[in-house]
Amino acid sequence: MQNRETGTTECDGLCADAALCAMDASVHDAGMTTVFDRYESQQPQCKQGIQGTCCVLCANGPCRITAKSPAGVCGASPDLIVARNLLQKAAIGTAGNTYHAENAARALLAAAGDDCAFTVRDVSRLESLAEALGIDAGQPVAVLAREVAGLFIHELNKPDTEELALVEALAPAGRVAVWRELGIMPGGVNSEIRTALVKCMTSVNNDPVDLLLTAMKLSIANAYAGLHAINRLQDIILGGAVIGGSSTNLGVLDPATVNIVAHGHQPLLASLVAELAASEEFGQMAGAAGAAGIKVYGSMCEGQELLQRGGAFAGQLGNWLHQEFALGTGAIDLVMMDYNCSIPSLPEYAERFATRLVTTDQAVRMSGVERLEHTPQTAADTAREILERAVAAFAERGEVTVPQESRDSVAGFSTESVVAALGGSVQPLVDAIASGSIRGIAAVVGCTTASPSARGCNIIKIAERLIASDILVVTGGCTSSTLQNAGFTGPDASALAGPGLRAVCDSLGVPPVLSFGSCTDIGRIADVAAAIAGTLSVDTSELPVAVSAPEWLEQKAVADAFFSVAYGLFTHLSPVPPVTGSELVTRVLTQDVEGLTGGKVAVEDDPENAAALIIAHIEDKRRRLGLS
Ligand code: XCC
Repeated sequence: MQNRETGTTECDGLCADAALCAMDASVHDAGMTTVFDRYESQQPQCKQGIQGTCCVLCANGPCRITAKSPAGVCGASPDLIVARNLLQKAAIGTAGNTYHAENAARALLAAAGDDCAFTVRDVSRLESLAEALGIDAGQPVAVLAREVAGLFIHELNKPDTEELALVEALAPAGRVAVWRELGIMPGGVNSEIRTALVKCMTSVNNDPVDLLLTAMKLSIANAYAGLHAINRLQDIILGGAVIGGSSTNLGVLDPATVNIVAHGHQPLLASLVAELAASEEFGQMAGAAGAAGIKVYGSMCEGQELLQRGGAFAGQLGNWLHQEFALGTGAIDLVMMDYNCSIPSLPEYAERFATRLVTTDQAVRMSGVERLEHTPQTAADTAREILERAVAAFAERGEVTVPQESRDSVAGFSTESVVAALGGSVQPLVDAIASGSIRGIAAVVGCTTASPSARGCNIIKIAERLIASDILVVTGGCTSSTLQNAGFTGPDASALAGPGLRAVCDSLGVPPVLSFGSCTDIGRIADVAAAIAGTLSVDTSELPVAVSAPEWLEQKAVADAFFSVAYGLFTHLSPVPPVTGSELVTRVLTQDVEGLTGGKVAVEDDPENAAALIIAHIEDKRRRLGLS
């Protein structure tokens, strides 16, 4: 992003994203501030906050660890404060993903009845999931849907004294053995979250290592009752990912149409809106308002979910950083805000640029913003209300400034679609890794952050270096949007890869960065690792595979990062997480845990150094497997 005072560019041309550069001046000319301005206003940021050594739990605080005061008023050590702060984040993140999962399970339960717009679109996925869960798959579809949905809801709500059956059913057996040995197999999820939060109370649990193991236990629940549950249940209702092309970035906005943006993480209602928008009835309604139809676009992870499945979808606008700039175009008539990542400044933007905002999830509230909550049974009516409001808002449009920037992107990768593209098994991918054409796989995942050195730049630089080193990159979350907008997922992107990876990509007709969709699709990426490990008959921790979250942002990312370590993977994080105030926590996460799970955290803010660490890790794993 360009520094407005100095006129210099702080992010390699701001240009982590050309559309944001293009919009920067017009948004400021309209009198608005952006996440970048507010980030600058927050500098310098609190040292104890950065290091994780600020405790605000009780009224004796806030307690900040310094050389003069090495413990909190109650005697809490920096190790305890750091570990407890981290566990709180992991608990919130686990609650977020499993909240989403329960909503998806309730939608499937409703889809089993007749009075619901959601249906079972993919019966074979339902049957194979039922089989994996020990449910008789030969039963009628409605019965199966009820039983599968019921099992997920039960798993979420049972006591933590009963082990999560989902983990045993869906995780690699080798991992289950490791987790049992460590005593971190989770029980019922809501109950686990409650126990974890009780451990976070003042003077309840004063053992930093136990708090870290509790975070890891939660992260396993987060993965199987959250991420995997979301993926599988949504695939059953919407159908799975289909490899195909679409366009991304703000330039996809069509000023001639009524424009709706699906913004958040849960794609079910948005998919109904997109289907209805394409109907003759709503086409006529839009025409009567002077518009050339209605288009539904995606934003952040919800958009990635729609993009993965193609259909009536007009394109993906961008990542977490794009949201203010998207409204600043003046070309958006309505934003349907589903849960997570709708930032508090949006109502101000909506007022300035005549955009209608609605919230569609009971957890999302913004003062003065209309709530259009729904049950699965009323979702079709809510979808109609959203379309009607968007058409009405079109009449109030002001000036429109849409930047030119857009990219062609190939999306729709998932375990199943990748296996299908490879001819029915992961063997060709395993062969390419064994021969060294592909040195390994790196999952570059997560969010985007506002600091001048980030803003997508860390993601781009790391991915660029990895693919040039013949490492296949898979991505999910706002990193997907960043890499799509930067041209890494386009039909010609193989030119950016090293010779080995380029040859494989060209022979398969795929880009060197495969978008797996949203941050909740990280579970699918773990499945790919499990499939490769199974084919090679090794543990996931032995694979030439690494994870990087170059711009992690929020609590779900913390839960996901703990899971990545529990899964046995090298996990690079930037910005440096708030752990450096505790030598113990830093040592456990970056060193000791490797002896327990095979995974560990690497912290490195410089993207060149981070890429070098990932490459060294992958080469080391290759050597240990006897691969040249
Ligand atoms: Fe939010 Fe998912 Fe993170 Fe993007 S990647 S900033 S959570 S929208 Ni999920």
